[in-house]
Amino acid sequence: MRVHLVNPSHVSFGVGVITPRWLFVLAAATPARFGAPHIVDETLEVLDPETVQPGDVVGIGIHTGNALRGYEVGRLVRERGATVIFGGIHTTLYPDEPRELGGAHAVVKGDGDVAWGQALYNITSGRPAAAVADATPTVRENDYLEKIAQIQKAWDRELQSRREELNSEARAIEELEIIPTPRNIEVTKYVILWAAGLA
Ligand code: B12
Repeated sequence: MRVHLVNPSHVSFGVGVITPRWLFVLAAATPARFGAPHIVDETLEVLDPETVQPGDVVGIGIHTGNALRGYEVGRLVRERGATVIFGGIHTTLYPDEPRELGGAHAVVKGDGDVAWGQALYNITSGRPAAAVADATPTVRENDYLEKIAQIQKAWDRELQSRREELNSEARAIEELEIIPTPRNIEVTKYVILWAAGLA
């Protein structure tokens, strides 16, 4: 089972201008046992559906401006057999929409840093993803208050046991050399001129 986090976008232009922070907040909140999530920012590069296999979990975050592309991605990966979870400001405002239009199995309203890990544990233990993500506030609050301390401790233990491995993965990423292509440079120049109102 692989975890994917997708920032949907209809336009992919190869340069990260406003890659959203939720991608990294949720990546950091993904319990170590599920491995490092596959992060896809479609403003950089469109999601390759082949990377999603049956049994994977795909988290999609939407604001109103990218909701329609988010729904396309949700339907696509659901057809490929993934469990689909939506979050983000638009989901919080209109929680029924991702189910009706985006193939969502579950939605997370509001902050995702705790609910995301809980939803992953639910899915992998055979409970519906929505058991926590969609629970009424009372159940969710109870669940949170009763279990969060243990869950956090369990996550910390997992992290500790994998620290060496994760550090070497992080080092490998840091050591990647990024060489911008001429197209990247052209697009970056254009974006800077456009932002300054000169293009
Ligand atoms: C910072 C910010 C920006 C920055 C973004 C910088 C960056 N690199 O991310 C800048 C200035 C670029 C920006 C631009 C815009 N923004 Co803005 N921005 C914000 C702001 C102030 C904070 C967002 C943020 O980073 N929060 C921190 C992250 C970690 O939290 P989060 O995104 O809320 O995510 C949490 C939950 O939503 C949830 N979650 C999110 N995704 C997912 C996915 C899953 C699977 C799960 C389980 C949970 C989950 O978990 C996360 C962690 O708890 C919000 C207002 C606010 N206070 O929320 C407005 C806001 C998001 N922006 C808004 C708007 C309208 C815009 C623009 C369209 C403005 C414009 N006219 O150009 C552009 C759109 C840019 C784009 N294409 O994405 C609106 C969106 C309204 C809507 N209905 O969609 C907001 C809500 C402000 C408002 N009240 O109107 N913005």
